[in-house]
Amino acid sequence: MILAIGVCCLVFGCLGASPALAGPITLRYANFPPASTFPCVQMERWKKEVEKRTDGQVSIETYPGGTLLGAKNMLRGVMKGQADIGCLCMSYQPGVFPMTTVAELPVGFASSAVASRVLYELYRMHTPKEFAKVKVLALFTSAPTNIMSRVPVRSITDFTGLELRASGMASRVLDRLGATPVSMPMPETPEALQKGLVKGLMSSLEVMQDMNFAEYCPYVTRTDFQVYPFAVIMNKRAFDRLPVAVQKVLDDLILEQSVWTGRYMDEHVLDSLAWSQKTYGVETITLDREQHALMQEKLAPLIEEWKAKATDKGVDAEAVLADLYRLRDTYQP
Ligand code: 3IO
Repeated sequence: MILAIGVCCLVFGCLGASPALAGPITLRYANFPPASTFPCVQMERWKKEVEKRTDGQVSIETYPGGTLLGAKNMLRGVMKGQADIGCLCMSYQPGVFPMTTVAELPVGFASSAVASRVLYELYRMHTPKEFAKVKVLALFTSAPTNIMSRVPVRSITDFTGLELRASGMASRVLDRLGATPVSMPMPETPEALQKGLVKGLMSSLEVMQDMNFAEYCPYVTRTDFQVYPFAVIMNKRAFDRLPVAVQKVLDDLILEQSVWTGRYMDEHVLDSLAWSQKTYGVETITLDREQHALMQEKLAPLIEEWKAKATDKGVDAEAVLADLYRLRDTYQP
């Protein structure tokens, strides 16, 4: 009997204690873009906070640049336990995130801070089925998207046939404007630009610096149409295995991390623009009111398009959209 308990102790670490108390816990965190980019900057900030707040009981191993999981297999990989934690962009897998892609619609978010907060609140209110099998650790968005290109885009006619890289709703936006969207995740974009497969891209402007796109794109056109939504997710079994005190640390960080990332993103866009002008003489084009209104008009059908698709997948689209508008006006008066 005593021997049996002894063996038990060896196997499970300590008698009567939960296995998690056996020693330090290491969690593997996968990310798809290069370490210089905002999804990875927020990952390193989260790692530091978790290690500090758990007094080193938890250590986070970070894998930027798709070294553990890539842009399109993040959700599946985390569900299968190939990584404990992963950062994904909902725009890369059309149809997989029918509810939270509401945040991609061209509804005039002025900043990542606002859009990130709205996405977080919508998640809390509607507990979307698309994340039911994972634990959500943070939700945020890119800053509003703009055109970065080799040739200037000054009016809607300049879009005609122009090959621009985007993803998800951003590709639908370009399509409505008469451009030729080429959809691919961010990490594939440098090669597409260098080879001339695309003439530019639509994303948030901090990538001019973080991905060095300023070297290839001498023009920026301010459009601020919409944003790309992101989620940080954790394998449910891995979360359930954690000591309750560690679970609380992660839970307490969800809103804080989401808000931190939005703010960082907005500030970093300004740094990137200043750097791009100074380093490469990038020209920023501001569309006149009329052109911008004309473009906005063309994008209106995208809202109905999202509603139909979301409804098809069992989302209460009217309610989600109504909440999005109300939250937007609360956080962006
Ligand atoms: C993005 C994705 C990876 C790294 C930096 C980034 N900045 C904005 C995005 C948004 C996005 O997912 C995209 O593909 O444009």
